[in-house]
Amino acid sequence: MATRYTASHWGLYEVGRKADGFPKLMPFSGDPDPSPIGLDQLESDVARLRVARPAVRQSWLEHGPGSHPEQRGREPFVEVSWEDALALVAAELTRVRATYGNEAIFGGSYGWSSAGRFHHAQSQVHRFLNMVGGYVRHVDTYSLAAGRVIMPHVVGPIDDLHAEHTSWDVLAEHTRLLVSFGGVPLKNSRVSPGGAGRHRVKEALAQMAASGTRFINISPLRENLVTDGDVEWIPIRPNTDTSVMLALAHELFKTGHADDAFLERCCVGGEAFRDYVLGLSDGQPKTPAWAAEISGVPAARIIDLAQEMAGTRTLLNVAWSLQRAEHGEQPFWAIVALACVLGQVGLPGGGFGLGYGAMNAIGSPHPRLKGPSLPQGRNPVTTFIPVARIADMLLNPGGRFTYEGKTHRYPDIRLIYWAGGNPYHHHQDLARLRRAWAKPDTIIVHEQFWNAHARMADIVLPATLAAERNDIAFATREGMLVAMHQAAPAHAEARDDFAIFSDLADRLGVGAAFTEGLDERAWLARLYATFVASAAANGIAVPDFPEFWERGVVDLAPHDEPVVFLDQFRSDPVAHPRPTPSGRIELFSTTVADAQAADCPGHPAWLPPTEWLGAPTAERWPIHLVSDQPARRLHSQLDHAPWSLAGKSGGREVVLVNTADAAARGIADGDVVDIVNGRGTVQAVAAVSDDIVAGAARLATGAWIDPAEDADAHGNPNVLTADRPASSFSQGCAALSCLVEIRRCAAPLPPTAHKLPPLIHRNSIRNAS
Ligand SMILES: Nc1nc2c(c(=O)[nH]1)N[C@H]1C(S)=C(S)[C@@H](COP(=O)(O)OP(=O)(O)OC[C@H]3O[C@@H](n4cnc5c(=O)[nH]c(N)nc54)[C@H](O)[C@@H]3O)O[C@H]1N2
Ligand SMILES: Nc1nc2c(c(=O)[nH]1)N[C@H]1C(S)=C(S)[C@@H](COP(=O)(O)OP(=O)(O)OC[C@H]3O[C@@H](n4cnc5c(=O)[nH]c(N)nc54)[C@H](O)[C@@H]3O)O[C@H]1N2
Ligand SMILES: [Mo]
Repeated sequence: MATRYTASHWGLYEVGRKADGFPKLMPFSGDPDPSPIGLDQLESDVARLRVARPAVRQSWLEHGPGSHPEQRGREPFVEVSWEDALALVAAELTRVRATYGNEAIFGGSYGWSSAGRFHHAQSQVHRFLNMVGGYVRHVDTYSLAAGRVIMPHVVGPIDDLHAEHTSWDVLAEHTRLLVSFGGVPLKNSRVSPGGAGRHRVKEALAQMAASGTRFINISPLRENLVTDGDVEWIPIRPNTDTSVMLALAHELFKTGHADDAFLERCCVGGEAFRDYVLGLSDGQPKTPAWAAEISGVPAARIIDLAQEMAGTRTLLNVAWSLQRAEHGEQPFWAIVALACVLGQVGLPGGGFGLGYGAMNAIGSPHPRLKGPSLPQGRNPVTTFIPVARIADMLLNPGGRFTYEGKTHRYPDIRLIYWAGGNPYHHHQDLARLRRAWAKPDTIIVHEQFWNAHARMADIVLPATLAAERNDIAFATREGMLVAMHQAAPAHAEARDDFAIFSDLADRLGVGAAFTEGLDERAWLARLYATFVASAAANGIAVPDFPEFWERGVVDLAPHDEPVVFLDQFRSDPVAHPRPTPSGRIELFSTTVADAQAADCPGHPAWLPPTEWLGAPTAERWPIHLVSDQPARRLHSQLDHAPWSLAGKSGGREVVLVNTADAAARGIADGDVVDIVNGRGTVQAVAAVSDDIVAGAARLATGAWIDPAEDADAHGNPNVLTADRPASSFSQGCAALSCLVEIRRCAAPLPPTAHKLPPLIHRNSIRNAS
């Protein structure tokens, strides 16, 4: 029999059988560097926390919508039949629509559900809500918001830029010096939205090392760039990169290494930027000594680095984490400006990269191709929020916010419908989110597991895992199309998001419109046929559906010619303009300046965040907490699986603390510590290390919290992070600007997040009220 596959965002699996006939997931044999994440997802110790049956929060069930909303997360759930659950959901949607209109429904559903493109929960929920009159939506992502909003004003939309990035093979041939702010973290390049079949970044770095590239990792963490080549780690204080970029530009200007011809020919605003860097416009020259004071990077190292960069083919790269911070627009804009001053933009292996390492597909040799995707219909409601403003929206109905220079109004949300994301993972300041969550009458969630998001809801509908359904995996620029064959039966009473919405649509009189009379198999064939047509239009031939389904994996051809980022623009900026107002790269943007956001001026600038090591509040909270992506999970997914648990210590996350900071606090390796600030307390286990810059600590994201407890014993950094936007221009997530203190913990709490809520079994709710 042909090999059968299933897929996740972090990789492709071959499906085998154990001796007892139970399915077993194995890494894809064609992957040079497969990820171990999720191989254990069908094991019984993972299944024990599955949502088995539809469940309703007790007060909501007994007293109706809006009852004791502050008790969310602390009450028992009553298990009900699908019949009863769907009747409750349909009635509540009808009530809210009739009473308040569709603008009272938030269907944001941000999150990383299924790699399969049909059973993609967020697409399913949007399609469903569009059929019943629409919903308030979100724009942008937690991944990239400050960067995504600023880049179109500077050089172009970020997805286009990523598709144009020079591929790794060209970098190996031409780049002699890679200077990366935030490194090229291999842990992160495990992932691609839609699935990474071949993890190529480890190999790519090895290839660069073999051809003699020198690597410089400017980062709070040494581990962000690891390869067997010549790697230098320059420790830097978090959130201070812009100062170093400006000082490097200052050196280039001062020593006559600025490429004036490139600035003149390909950029606008070169003069305004230079005047700022030299201190002519604000009286403060951005000298290496100035940047050293801010960043902790020695001035002498900045001076030498500028010379090294000018002397060889240099690629400047930034991790996405830099823009997930207050004033996160600045490091992305500043790296582009610095690359323009250096003048290697558009040369093979030179210029800038916006996130090599952040995802597997960046630097891929494959073209961008629109994959199979579920049509979502039209949303008649135009109201939206920037994704990370969710708590603001719920707490300030009718309040105003600015976005890209325009003012908008927050809606008054009565019902939240969420499928395929975990706000109790992704949002900042979780205590504030809890207060915000107490506002709506009703919160409906489709979930696979009893995580905090499910436990904070009123109605929880059990969803299947991707491995429990048939689907098509496709990630743009990964070069692979995968037939996902159902590997395991659905757990207990779990149903696919599509099946749930089909049933609900029927009850609301839009069943035929939602399903178009197609079942799962027919939808897969339809989505595939649409893809075949669009691939053909791009000159790419793929097999027909039956052959694809049988074969399992289809390889798509890479580009014929190597892509060099911005090479055509460089050779003729008039014939190949950028999609900016001037057609050139904008180091000063009139559009941004005209928005008059004090926290996002018209050119890249050093703007100190509210929380950083140089802030007045650092006296009380002297440690900058970096909360980055977890190596052993995708965010909060499978936090309780054996692979994730093996990276913890006694059920708690590990926090990396600098040796001197630990010594000053009497903290030893393996001690349980309290990580504290004005927003909360988190317990974690200290790992004392010289591989993190002094003054910083690292606690990766993804640990579940127990919403019934006030303090967090598990190590979820979002208990501590601030719910403050990157700026009033982008309103982006700024999770990485967060100060804390760390202390030895006298009385550790027992970890309790990996447990079921109290469940009341009741077969019929007819007599419940
Ligand atoms: N402090 C801090 N916070 C951060 C970040 C950070 O760097 N620091 N990073 C941010 C970033 S970049 C991101 S992208 C976000 C990620 O935030 P999320 O994407 O919300 O996090 P996940 O844990 O991946 O959540 C996915 C959820 O969907 C559920 N799910 C999976 N498949 C299905 C399905 O088929 N159907 C249904 N109904 N549910 C499904 C899973 O059980 C899980 O609960 O977090 C952000 N938060
Ligand atoms: N294994 C795994 N891989 C993932 C994910 C996951 O959950 N698990 N999530 C995926 C998602 S959704 C996204 S958006 C990408 C995110 O990609 P990134 O945003 O780039 O990822 P992070 O891990 O948050 O940050 C990368 C590194 O940047 C460094 N850093 C943090 N702050 C600063 C700073 O101020 N200056 C400098 N110079 N460095 C800093 C940290 O040391 C950190 O390890 O990762 C993707 N990859
Ligand atoms: Mo992300």
